[in-house]
Amino acid sequence: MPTITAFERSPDRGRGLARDMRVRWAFEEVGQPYEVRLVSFQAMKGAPHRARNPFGQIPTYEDGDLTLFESGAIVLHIAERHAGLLPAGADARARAITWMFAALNTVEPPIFDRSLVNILEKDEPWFEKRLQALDKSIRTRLGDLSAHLGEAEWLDGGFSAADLLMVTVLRRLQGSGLLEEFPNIAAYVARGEARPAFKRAFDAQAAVFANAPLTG
Ligand code: GTB
Repeated sequence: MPTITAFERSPDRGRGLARDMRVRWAFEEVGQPYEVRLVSFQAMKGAPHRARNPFGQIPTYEDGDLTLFESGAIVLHIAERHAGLLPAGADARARAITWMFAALNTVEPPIFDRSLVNILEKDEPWFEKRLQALDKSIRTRLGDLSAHLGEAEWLDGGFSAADLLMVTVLRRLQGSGLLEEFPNIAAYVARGEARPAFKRAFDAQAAVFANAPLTG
């Protein structure tokens, strides 16, 4: 059974924003059971974990002799080995993979920066200006995504690993008010979250936080 790593005590307090959530969701979509090794911040930077991920981060994936890191690569690996997350046709598959990269390389960066700025730069004199600049970049990306999506349910035909990644990326904007400016994107995120596999993955990671020790 594959084993992934996740925060022993996630800073998001169980809101499913850490990147193990997308891997858990992928496993749930394809019906592959998995095990989770919980790691502390200290353990993440130690040699045994760095052997799994040289950058000392979660999530990682181990199955037999294969060890992977990078949540996108792990989700792609799961999608390639199980039915249900990538279309069968070569062209449709290539388009789905393109959208996986778009989620992680084009849409996620300003969204992730916004969370970091909110955590790390709140007391800096440039905070408001930096936030405004990031919100502008995010609105541009959301506007383009919204135009592409239109009234469609998913990014390109049926639900795929691309939607799974895109929804996990967009969820990080919840509470910012930005998603509500694009009703079709807000509905898209809600559709992703309504999937039974999402709910199972969400509950599993929330249970880790609920049972986590108060310190450490
Ligand atoms: N590109 C890598 C991937 O996609 O796998 C990035 C992995 C990554 O950023 N991992 C983070 C990590 O290990 C956890 S997910 N951080 C610890 C470290 O770098 O020392 C990022 C994250 C962290 C916290 C929240 N949160 O509290 O809401 C959300 C997401």
